[in-house]
Amino acid sequence: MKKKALIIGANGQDASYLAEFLLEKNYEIHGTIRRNSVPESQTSRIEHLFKNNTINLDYADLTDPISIESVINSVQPDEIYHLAAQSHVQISFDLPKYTLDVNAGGTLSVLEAVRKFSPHSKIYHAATSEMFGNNYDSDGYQRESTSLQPVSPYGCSKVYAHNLCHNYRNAYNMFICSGILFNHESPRRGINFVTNKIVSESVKIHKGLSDKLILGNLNAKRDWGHAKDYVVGMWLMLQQNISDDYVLATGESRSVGELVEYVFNKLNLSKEKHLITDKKYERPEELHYLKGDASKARNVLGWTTNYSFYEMIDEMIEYWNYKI
Ligand code: NAP
Ligand code: G4F
Repeated sequence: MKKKALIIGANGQDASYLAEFLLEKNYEIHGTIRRNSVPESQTSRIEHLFKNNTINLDYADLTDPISIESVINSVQPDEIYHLAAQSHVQISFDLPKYTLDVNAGGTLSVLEAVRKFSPHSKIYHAATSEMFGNNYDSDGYQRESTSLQPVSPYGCSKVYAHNLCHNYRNAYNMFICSGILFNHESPRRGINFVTNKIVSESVKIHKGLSDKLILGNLNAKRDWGHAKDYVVGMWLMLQQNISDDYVLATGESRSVGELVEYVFNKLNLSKEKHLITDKKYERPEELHYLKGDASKARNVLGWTTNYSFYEMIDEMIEYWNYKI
């Protein structure tokens, strides 16, 4: 019998790669999307799967617990990948209540629905390195045991959800893995995240269609991997006998400025001519530095990465060169 997976937030970056991966593993795939007045936007990243009928879609919104209960009850999935979120950190400062309702309250709705209607389902919860805030261990890494000191409404909402996962795991003996994933990118990344913004805008400048790349803080450092590698880690977590938390990261940290440098060099662009900064892209409180230690995932899950940072950025440049 085929295993059944339910992806909550099926049209997201990670969800689209995960669905492709689970199809290769012969899963029956169900997913939730949310209503958009432009219907093609509802499935923009999974159109290829939707058209082939390889994914079964239902409407559900994390702010509507009835819809979450209904889909979990009717699908009775073996595995639930809870990926839906208001995932943009800067926007969480503009929409703090909404971010909390979706990411924290929405996760509570997922856990309650599973507890009541589908307790056999294994759950993956999308936690994040944003939960660490500006805290790191004395060796310069963040890992599962590093304490959480979030510096954004988004980070706070994810800490709440992460703690709820622990609470439900212990209180109700539910199988819940919380994946503490560091930044992961791809050509499918929203273009208001810094990697895809830098690449898409630089390609436009290279083609003479734009003149300036406008960014906020160039000194912030991130640990950037490829989303395709990270969705395999999510799946591996749910194949274990015991549920636990795992960091997924590359262990390499680069600044936004270094990323610009690489892309500009590749496209022969001059920073003096084309790069400017604007305070409007700075956050009220910034997370300055991320570098993750994924030893536990590598040792326990056998998780590995296939993409280097440069291969990932090259793939994004190639994508935008073709698209624009
Ligand atoms: P993403 O591209 O922003 O996808 C999020 C998905 O959630 C979208 O499909 C979105 O729907 C859906 N969604 C948003 N609000 C919703 C609501 N109220 N009800 C139902 N669905 C809703 O995010 P991602 O990069 O794939 O990340 C997946 C998850 O991992 C997120 O929870 C994110 O916070 C977390 N995470 C991401 C990273 C990263 O670097 N990518 C790192 C750590 C953790 P629409 O498509 O209709 O907008
Ligand atoms: O690409 P970003 O918006 O990603 P951020 O804030 O690190 O969040 C992403 O990673 C988290 C994991 O740690 C996820 F949980 C979260 O869902 C999301 O996927 O910004 C990266 C850095 C920041 O320091 C930001 O201040 O880039 C800096 N930055 C500089 N100029 C900019 C810009 N960020 C954006 N989005 N746009 C700019 O113009």
